Amino acid sequence: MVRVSDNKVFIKILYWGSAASGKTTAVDTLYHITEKEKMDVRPTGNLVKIAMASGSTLYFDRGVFQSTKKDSIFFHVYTVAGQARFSPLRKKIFMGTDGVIFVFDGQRDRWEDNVDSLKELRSVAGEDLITRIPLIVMLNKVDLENVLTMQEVEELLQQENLWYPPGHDLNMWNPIIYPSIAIMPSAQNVYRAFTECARRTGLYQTFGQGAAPKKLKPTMSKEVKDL
Ligand SMILES: Nc1nc2c(ncn2[C@@H]2O[C@H](COP(=O)(O)OP(=O)(O)O)[C@@H](O)[C@H]2O)c(=O)[nH]1
Ligand SMILES: [Mg+2]
Repeated sequence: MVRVSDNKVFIKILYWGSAASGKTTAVDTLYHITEKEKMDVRPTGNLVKIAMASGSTLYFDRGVFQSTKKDSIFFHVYTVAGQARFSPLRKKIFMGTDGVIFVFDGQRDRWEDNVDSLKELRSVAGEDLITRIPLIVMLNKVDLENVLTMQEVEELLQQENLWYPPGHDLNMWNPIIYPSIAIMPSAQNVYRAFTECARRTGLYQTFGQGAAPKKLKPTMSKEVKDL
């Protein structure tokens, strides 16, 4: 739920996915990329990471990014802890989310964990995914060998009713699947996945009163690019 206070707009973006899929790494990399050069967003303050000794996330991570085009717009970026036992906590962290980036672990032997995580997201989000909350997918770790294909991920999204056929009003809001590498220095598609999710939250708010706009004129899309 986009919040407005003091003429500032706060948008909440959540990285969701199974344990060790690369969520914390993706936000870390987003920090590095956007603090070095002038991009559409810049980090404000440090990334707050609450981790166990092993380095895996305990509770969540949180970072704040500010739009460089409209400095009244802020993105509160969260990641969830992926382990099964943190399920109740994930529900809480989900509350008020405006956009979700699902980080799929591309490793074949992680298939079941990915599926469980996606199903949990579905059950927590109810009917809101895509209809009110834009969904973007990172197919992560494509630098490794024998990773899952985009086709396999798309088929899973179809099975989970997160994919609309051509001709359907929501077809244009189907999740984009970005093959990604979250680790530096070879990082790939981390920034694009984030900005696309941010752009869609802007479009939903501006042209759909918080829901997926039914039709979008090309000019609208350009307007929101300036966010
Ligand atoms: N090879 C490779 N390893 C990655 C990639 N993204 C994350 N990792 C590694 O996967 C492990 C778990 O990452 P982390 O971000 O902590 O996962 P999280 O539990 O989803 O937050 C770490 O050792 C990362 O370095 C990637 O794109 N490629
Ligand atoms: Mg983590």
